[in-house]
Amino acid sequence: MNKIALITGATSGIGEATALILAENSFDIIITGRRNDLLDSLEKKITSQTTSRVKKLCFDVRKLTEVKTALSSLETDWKNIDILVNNAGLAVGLNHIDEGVVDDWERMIDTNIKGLLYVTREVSPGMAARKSGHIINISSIAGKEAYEYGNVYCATKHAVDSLSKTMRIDLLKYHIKVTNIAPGMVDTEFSTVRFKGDKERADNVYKGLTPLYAQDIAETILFAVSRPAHVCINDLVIMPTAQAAATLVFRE
Ligand code: NDP
Ligand code: 8X3
Repeated sequence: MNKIALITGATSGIGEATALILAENSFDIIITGRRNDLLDSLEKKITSQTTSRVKKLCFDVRKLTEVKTALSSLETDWKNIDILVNNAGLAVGLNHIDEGVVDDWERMIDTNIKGLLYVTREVSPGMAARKSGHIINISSIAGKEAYEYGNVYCATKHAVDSLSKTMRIDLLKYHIKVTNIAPGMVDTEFSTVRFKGDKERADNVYKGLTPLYAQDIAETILFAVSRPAHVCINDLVIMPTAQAAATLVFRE
């Protein structure tokens, strides 16, 4: 029987690429996100390109009742989640703290921290009961460094980094692996969301350098989940070659 992987934020970018690569490698996949039409097209893609089973769950990770309802709706043959990829997340806005937009802060805190916690709270008891499982948390270089204008986004990703460490400690007795992944620039919808739909500003982020692509992170996740039982990758920082630190990039 295939292992089951649940990926939050599978409608685009890193989550979508991860769903595809795990399905290609014989995992059955639970894909989640808010945009149902994109879940539908990903489901079609996975079923036409692989032999893996796919289950769609459309919910907003910020809404605890939606998270609970969606996860408790899983039938017996989907309930035993082996791999949880906590990927759903976003940055909104880039302001100094004194000019910050409170609604942007709340979206980031509610999605990146509280949403990750809500999903983990629903999935981890099953892993603990079965004494096996693997949780992958997508943090960021923003969870390792602080940079100008990054304030609240950096804080949320530092929280993810810290939660990865404490989840590892709390779940140690259940043989559950926890892996924190901290990417630098990845060319996805991320910057378009950060700049609230301003495509031109988003495209400028990746001008003059080769960024990471979602596939690079998906391949890293596949590597982490395919290590033998006695090996756990705790923490990984992965950057474009042209980016040495959060704000230090070399553009041609
Ligand atoms: P995308 O914007 O392409 O994907 C973000 C995903 O998160 C989408 O599938 C979106 O789905 C989902 N999402 C956002 N808000 C919610 C919500 N409230 N409920 C459910 N799902 C939600 O960006 P990336 O693929 O780049 O981002 C994935 C993760 O990687 C994020 O946590 C991000 O912080 C992190 N990261 C990204 C980097 C980058 O440079 N791109 C670098 C380092 C880390 P939908 O809109 O359908 O709900
Ligand atoms: C996304 C990467 O450098 O914009 O997490 O914070 S960065």
